[in-house]
Amino acid sequence: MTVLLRCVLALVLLGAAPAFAATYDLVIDRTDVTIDGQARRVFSINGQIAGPTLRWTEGEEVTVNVTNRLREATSIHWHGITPPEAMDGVPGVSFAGIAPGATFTYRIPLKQSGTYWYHSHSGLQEPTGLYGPLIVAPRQPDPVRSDREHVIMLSDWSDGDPRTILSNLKFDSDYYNHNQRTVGTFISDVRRGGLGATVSDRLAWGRMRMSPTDLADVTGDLYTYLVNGKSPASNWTALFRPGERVRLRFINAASMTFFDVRIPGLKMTVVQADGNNVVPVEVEEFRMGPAETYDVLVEPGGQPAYTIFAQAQDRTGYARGTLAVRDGASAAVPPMDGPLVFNDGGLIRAAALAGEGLAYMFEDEAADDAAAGRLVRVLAPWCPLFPGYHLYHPSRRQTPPALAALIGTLRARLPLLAEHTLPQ
Ligand SMILES: [Cu+2]
Repeated sequence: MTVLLRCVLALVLLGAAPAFAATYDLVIDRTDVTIDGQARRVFSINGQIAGPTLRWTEGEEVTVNVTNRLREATSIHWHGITPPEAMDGVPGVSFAGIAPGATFTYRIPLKQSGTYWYHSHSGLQEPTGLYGPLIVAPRQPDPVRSDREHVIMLSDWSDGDPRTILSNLKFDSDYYNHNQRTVGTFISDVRRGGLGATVSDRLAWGRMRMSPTDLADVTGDLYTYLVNGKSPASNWTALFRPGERVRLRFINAASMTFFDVRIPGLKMTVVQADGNNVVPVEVEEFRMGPAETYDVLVEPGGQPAYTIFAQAQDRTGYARGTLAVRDGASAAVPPMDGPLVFNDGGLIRAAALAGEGLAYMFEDEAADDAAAGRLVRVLAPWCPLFPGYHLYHPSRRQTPPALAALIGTLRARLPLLAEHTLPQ
């Protein structure tokens, strides 16, 4: 059978039927695809960036023929799947890799179910397009019930050669950070916090060899963030009928971007993480790191369209898609939240206060506050609109002891602290 014929067959197979115990043909090649209106040469799987969605079933043994049409060796690794070692697809560790022109046949008995993904484990091919979703249906009826589902694969695309990016980062890990602290921020910090505090802050960060603005090694200046291979302008769209319960399988296939994901107007119920069912948790937003997967349930209905909004953790760009009742419908794209920074207190998780610039959330206290349905947020002093720290907290009457203790600590530690009571 010619390669072309196999490829066509594979596409038919992958496109048409959720296959059972089947044989799959993946062809790895270089292909021109359009990203943001421009043709880009990508590494592709069956001609696409974000390869075809493989749908397997727990209990079957699948056969996957991977043909390498590149001029360099390649591989496919099944992320999160536990096949026999020789089928794991890590060159130099579990097999020799797939030479140019060769076909490697993977045989994988499936002993698990859930949302996973696959990607090249050779060189820097993954950031250039060699990744795809992998869904394994449970053998038993799925405890997560839904009326329909969509896969949402997030990634970061750069026109620059990833080898150049890597070498620049090795030369200087802040190479792409355009949000550095400067002599100017030093002077304004001295004015606000005093010379002693500012110098000891800089020394502390120096000792850690870190920067408080180092939230991403590579930013939206270089990256276009994609949903299923589509740029924000291309607006990947999936359909729903009002009242349906829709399962969204989020996969972060980015090479290094952390995304904060939300769907304005919809609550999301997280039902699975990294392929494992979890006790359902309702969230407004969740953060996902590279290679993580999260399955959520949503019940869209009140609006004809909803924006899936996944902003990069450093707020330099976002991936965007749409859930809609018909093709072409779209909803507003929210502005990105203000930039985040690490705080000086070590372990924090930054959270943006929508529309009000820089914000902090102290993670060690957050658990208590979240349990009580409250958040404490502190606006950083270098937000020009709000000189001095601004602390937002629930009314004193309703403040749990742990929160009161935190407020006391903040008062002692932060100069120029102004307090505000959050509306209940
Ligand atoms: Cu992986």
